[in-house]
Amino acid sequence: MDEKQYEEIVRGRLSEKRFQHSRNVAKAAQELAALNGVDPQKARLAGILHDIMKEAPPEEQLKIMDDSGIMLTDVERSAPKLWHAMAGAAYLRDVLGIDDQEILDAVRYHTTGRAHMSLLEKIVFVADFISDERDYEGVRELREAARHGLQDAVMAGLIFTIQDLSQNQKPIHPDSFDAYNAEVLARGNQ
Ligand code: DGI
Ligand code: FE
Ligand code: FE
Repeated sequence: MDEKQYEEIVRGRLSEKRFQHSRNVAKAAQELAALNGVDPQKARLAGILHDIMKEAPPEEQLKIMDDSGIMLTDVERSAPKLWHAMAGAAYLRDVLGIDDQEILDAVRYHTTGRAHMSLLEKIVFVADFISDERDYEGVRELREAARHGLQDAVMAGLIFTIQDLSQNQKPIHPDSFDAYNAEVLARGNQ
């Protein structure tokens, strides 16, 4: 299947708004890939696919994860917003037959991040924050930062997420913390 065919599958699973978000993430991912020596086609594809399960009913997401042998931790079970990333990667692999592990991982970790992310994983993680339709306070600065270096944008995204979750007393996935610590240590902070 080529990108257009995958795009049509995604279109069929998402509202118009969420589909446009996915296209914008694909575009941002393509741009970041070109700046970072990553295959832009691959980044585009990961971007278009990243939220494929975002609007599936929770029971369907749980079933896909169950069918593909994913065991949820307590934190994962308690945070349905995390499911679409795990279920998305499982769906891409087990239903659509995508076997590119780099794309599967970029989808799997696009919400939490994780320690030692590949460039493609970082690109999708950041593209999700800076896509054209995003308009939160500071998004212009983050877009600019992302163009100059992926690391600072990854760090900013992790700080934003962890701050927001802790402020609202939400559970924080260990992968989010591990991603944050890995970035901090890579900078030599202590
Ligand atoms: O799918 P999108 O809306 O485009 O963006 P996303 O996949 O980054 O999802 C963002 C949501 O996920 C946002 O409401 C915060 C939540 N989230 C991200 N990391 C964590 C988390 N929620 C919990 N409970 N724990 C996390 O570590
Ligand atoms: Fe998402
Ligand atoms: Fe998204």
